[in-house]
Amino acid sequence: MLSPPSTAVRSPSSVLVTGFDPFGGSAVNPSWDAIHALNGREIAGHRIVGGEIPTVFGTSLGRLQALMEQHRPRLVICTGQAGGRPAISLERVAINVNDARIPDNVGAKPIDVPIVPDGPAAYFTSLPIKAMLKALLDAGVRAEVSQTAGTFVCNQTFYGLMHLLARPEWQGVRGGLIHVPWLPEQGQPSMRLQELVRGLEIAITTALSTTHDIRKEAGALN
Ligand code: PCA
Repeated sequence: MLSPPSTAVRSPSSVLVTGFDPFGGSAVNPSWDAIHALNGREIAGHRIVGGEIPTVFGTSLGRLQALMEQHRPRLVICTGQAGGRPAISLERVAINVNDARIPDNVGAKPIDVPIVPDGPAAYFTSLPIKAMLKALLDAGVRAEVSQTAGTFVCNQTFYGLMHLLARPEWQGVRGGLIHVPWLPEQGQPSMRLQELVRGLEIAITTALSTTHDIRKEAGALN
């Protein structure tokens, strides 16, 4: 006998997006504020799962890996604050070094320490950053491709993410890091929270719908 059609509602596949907690004496971190606003939304048939990551070397990676194992996302986009940058920065490359200018949130300040001893020197993002750049600029959101994610906790998390995604169990899952500017109350240049959220929505939608990246010059600010 045929079993009856399942009435179970299939949950849509998920996209994991993360932001960091405030660091360096700031009261807020726009990356987490934006992700908090996106958490639970549905974009292009995917459920957005937002996670907060501590600005702490090492711990940040453990938290990211736990979130990935819990939600088994199709796409992972980490975001972080890059104060002083004028635009949403689509990061191209993560490098295998921690070299902190300021202490993290537990006081650690590693200098010239590899993230993964004997790991590759760098990983490229697997996000379609040029297509994302075009979509953002077309929508009037200030955006750029960035050639360095720095050497602080964001770069470490980005490197750790790409190192994980290189494992066979994560085959086909794409990921990368996006840096966001300050909010107006933190200093200039800045971007309003509503604009950040809109930009990240566009970035996620484009990453989900683009299988092959396009060619476009990297530096265009809108
Ligand atoms: N920005 C820092 C770490 C946490 C964050 O939001 C960075 O760019 O490394």
